[in-house]
Formats: sequence, structure tokens, C-alpha cells
Amino acid sequence: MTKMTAQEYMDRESKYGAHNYHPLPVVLDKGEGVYVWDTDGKKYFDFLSAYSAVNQGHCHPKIIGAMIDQAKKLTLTSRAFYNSSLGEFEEYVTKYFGYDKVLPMNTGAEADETALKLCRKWGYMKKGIPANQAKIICCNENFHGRTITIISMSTDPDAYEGYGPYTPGFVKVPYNNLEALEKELQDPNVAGFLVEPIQGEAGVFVPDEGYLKKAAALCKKYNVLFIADEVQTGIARTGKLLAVDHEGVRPDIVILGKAISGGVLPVSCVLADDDIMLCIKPGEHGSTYGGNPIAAKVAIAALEVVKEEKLAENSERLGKIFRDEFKSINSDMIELVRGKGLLNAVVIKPKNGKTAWDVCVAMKENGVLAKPTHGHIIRFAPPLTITEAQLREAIGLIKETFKQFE
Ligand code: IF1
Repeated sequence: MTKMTAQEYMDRESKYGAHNYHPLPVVLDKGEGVYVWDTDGKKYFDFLSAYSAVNQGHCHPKIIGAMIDQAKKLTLTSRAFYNSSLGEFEEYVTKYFGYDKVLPMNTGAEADETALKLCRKWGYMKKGIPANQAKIICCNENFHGRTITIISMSTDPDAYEGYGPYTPGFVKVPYNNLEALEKELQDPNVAGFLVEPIQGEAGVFVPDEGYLKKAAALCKKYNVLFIADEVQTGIARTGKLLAVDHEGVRPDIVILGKAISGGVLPVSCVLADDDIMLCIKPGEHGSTYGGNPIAAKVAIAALEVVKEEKLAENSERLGKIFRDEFKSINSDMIELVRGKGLLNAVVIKPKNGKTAWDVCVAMKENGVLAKPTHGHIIRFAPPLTITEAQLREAIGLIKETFKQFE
């Protein structure tokens, strides 16, 4: 068989796959550490890391090893029976993050849904909210996933339009606004406040310092659960294990996904203490694949890598270098650089009809992969295993790219 061209791969996806994405025109075939290769053998720096799922780098040998070992032994039992790996993961992850209990799921959206159910249950059982009256506060411009209930919280028409009717029970407040939050918290039927410590999809919007700490304190004052969606910001991405750690906040519920498996398979979970987690009783929630033996072993390995390779420290240090270097780029297309650790975004001012998309296509030609969001923002989030030399080399390629637009 003759080798397929990149165009043929793309055409095949377009012909047989739903058109729910608009990918950059590159067909990836292989990954190792911070690099990926396309089907023609061209090598790139991956500055997306599958939206922060591949924090530990592509195909990390320790994580892949754990997966292969377990795959040969036992893959899935369902939760109808015990398995010999799940408890090991549960003990490891709860001690790692400092919570009494964990509830394992698969995708980020499922973990968010789990947190919402848990929050409502707590609201009825512990706060005494009248049946079916619970409200959960969420933020404008949030992103928590794609389910009907989650898009019911969305303020982005692309996410919600055409999918109604919507799940009731959500109250939206502006992000980074404590007055608006406190006003809503006074409603005795409010059970929880769900928030991203940094809004990812909104374009890596970092709230004012102190916002999360004060928001958590307000939640405590009004007996409302503070729920942190750390699916994208968690697991060392922003320079701390959790993004809330920057402000010393301990959420009542933490939602994790993406990098908890190092990009190897879908693993997500919800962490909470007994008072909250035990509100859900046997038979009241679950998932066929949630907590499967491969996921358990992979997640332990992925979390070990984060500690062993000091990924939070690396992210913190290299993030500063990245932003400093970027701010030194002399281009009138760069409007703003923001972020924390290695979760960064650059706001692009279009020039001569050239947009963030064109910049990303040109960067791809130069060997750096990143993706525009909202048309004018480029997210830069390499694997956290990146070295300073690799980062500086990639920034050199990015600088060259911007020069091409002068
Ligand atoms: C896609 C964005 C990133 C998330 C937070 C839950 C989920 C996500 C904070 C759901 C997912 C994704 C999904 C991905 C694009 C991506 C994304 F651009 F949409 F905002 F990362 F920046 N909570 N984020 O960011 O997790 O169910 O997908 O496992 O293609 O939709 P999931």
C-alpha cells in the first residue's frame, strides 16, 4: 500500500467523522516527551499538550509501563465486584491531595456532573434545602464540558445554542466579582459555587489575587460548598499541584481529569471529605469504566511522575521565563500575555487580515503546535517535562514566526 498523504488523512476524517471540530491541518502519528511527529516524519514541539492532559509528556515510559503491565492482567471488572487496584489508587490519590474520599469517573465532564450531583445531594441532606429547590452558582464564560446539564451553565452560544431545553438550577455570576457572588450566596437554596481557578476556555483568564480565597471564605460564611474545577488547571499545570494552592484555598470538592492519567486514557475523579462524599449511597451514582484497574494503575504512575520529576516546580520556573521572553517579542500583533506556570495565553491583534489562526499555521510550519481559541487568543501549554533549553528553542521558533508577520 502506498503511503497516505496528510491531505488524504484529513479528507478521510472529514468524510467519515462528524464535523464537530476544526483542527489545525497537521496529522500526528507519534509522540515522545514534548515532541510529536506528523505522518511525514516532521517533528514539532507540542504547545497544547492535549489541553493540559499530557502534562507528563507524550508516552511517558513509566505511565505506559504501568498501563501495559495492568492490561495484561485485568482490564475491567465493573464496580459490581472489587478489584485489586482500585483501593490502591483511592488511598494514593486521597493522601496525595489530602481528602477523605475519592469518586473515580472517566472524563472531565463526568467528574463535573458527579460534583454537581454530590453538591445537590449535600444541599438536601445536610443544608436542609427543600426538595428540588437546590441552586448552584457558576460563572459567566465558564467551561466545564459538553453534557446537557453542563452546557446549561454556559454563556457561550456555540456551546449551548440548539441544545435546549436546559437543566434548571444554575445561577450565573460574573467571574472575578465577589459582590455579585455574595449577593447570590445569600439565597438559602444555594448549595454550591462551581468555579475554575483560572478560566481556561475563556482564554486563560487569571482572576485577581485573593479572589479565590475570598470566594471560598464567603462560601463558608453562607454554608455553601466551594467546588473547584481543576480539570485543566490541576496537577502542576499552573506551577502548584492545584491552582487553588496559589492562594492556600482548600475547596470542599475538587474535580480532576485530563493529566491525572498523563494523557494515556480517560480518567477523572472527584475529591471530598466524608461529610460530603458519603451523601451518595450505594446504587446512587457510578460508571462502568470509572475506577477500572488500568485507570487506577495509570493514574498512580502519572501522579508519581508529577512528584518525582518535580513538575510543579518546573512549571512555575519555566512559566516565568516563557512570559518574560514573550513580553520581549517586538510585534504589534501581541496585545497581551497572561497566565500562571505553563498555562499561558497570548491575545493577538489581527494585522493585514492575518489572525491568530494564521499565526498558528505559521508556527506549525516552523515546528511549534498551538491552537487558537475565540479567534484571537493562542494558548501556550507545553508538557511540564519541558527543559529550559527546549523552552528557549521553542520560543526562538515562535519569535521567528512573529517576525514573518512584520
Ligand atoms: C474539547 C477548552 C480546554 C475543562 C474544564 C471540564 C472539562 C474541560 C475546566 C471537560 C475540558 C476541554 C475539552 C476540549 C477542549 C478543552 C478546553 F478549550 F474547551 F476550554 F482545555 F481549554 N472542566 N476542556 O477545561 O473535560 O469532558 O473534555 O474530559 O475538545 O472539548 P472532558
